[in-house]
Amino acid sequence: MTTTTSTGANVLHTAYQKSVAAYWNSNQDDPVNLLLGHVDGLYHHHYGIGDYDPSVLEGPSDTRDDRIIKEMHRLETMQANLLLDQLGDISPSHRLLDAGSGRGGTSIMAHQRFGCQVDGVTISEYQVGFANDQAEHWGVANRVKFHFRNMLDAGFEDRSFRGIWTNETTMYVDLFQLFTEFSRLLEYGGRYVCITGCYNDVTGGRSKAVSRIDEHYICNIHPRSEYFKALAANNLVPINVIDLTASTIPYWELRAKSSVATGIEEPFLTAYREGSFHYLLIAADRI
Ligand code: GPP
Ligand code: MG
Repeated sequence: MTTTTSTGANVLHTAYQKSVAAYWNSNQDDPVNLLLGHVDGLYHHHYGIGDYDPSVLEGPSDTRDDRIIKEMHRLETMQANLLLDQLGDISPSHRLLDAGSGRGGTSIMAHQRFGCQVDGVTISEYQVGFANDQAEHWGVANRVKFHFRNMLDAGFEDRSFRGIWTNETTMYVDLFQLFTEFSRLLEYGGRYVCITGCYNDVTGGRSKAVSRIDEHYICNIHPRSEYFKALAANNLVPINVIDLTASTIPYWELRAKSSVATGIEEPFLTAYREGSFHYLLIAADRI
């Protein structure tokens, strides 16, 4: 069953989804993402990993901020590369799905790396337009396509994807519904890769810092346990779990010193340092 026409009415099912779409449609002047994307034309909507080069903070003050922005972009691209590393052996004949594709950066990188077809879905029509313009710009629009669709009900054929990823998008949806759809879309032996922020069941419920992150992005961060319950319930078996918390902290420290800081840096740093929140990568196989 393939959805051929996508309208607001059949993509956005709830008042909450409409409010999330409205947020991302209105988020068109966000230097923290646009200035980083201008560095090399790959526009990300996720955070970074790895140590930053401390020399970017030294040297001439008039170019300091440019150096910081380039370095933040390098760390975000490193995060996307780590995610793609986890997809396993992907050949040009395979097909990949970017669920919650933002402005398209990770999809374009995936095509550049694997040579395969990539589809991205997002509930923001602005992001669909931006990302398709990027695919044109990179000359890959015949193989990388962005669609105004809902990842909970993406409308592609059963078992049509070798790999699916979510890069910081699962906090907007019910995980059981999401993984039911991914289980339908993945071929047997296909791989799902998730990078997410999740709260720590061991320290208890949602901390104040985690609640501030939820409020900032209009999302509902899930507990770590929820991911594994929802994967297990949908024939998705983890093969790799990486706690990226320690390696994302430098990104937030650098971002806090940049001109593009948005005010959400302190809640992230507090949540990670106090242990109430993790930055996690999970790779799981469809059985
Ligand atoms: C997307 O990044 C961020 C989210 C979808 C928020 C939730 C993520 C968590 C890990 C809790 P972005 O690049 O659009 O954010 P920003 O504009 O702040 O850089
Ligand atoms: Mg960003």
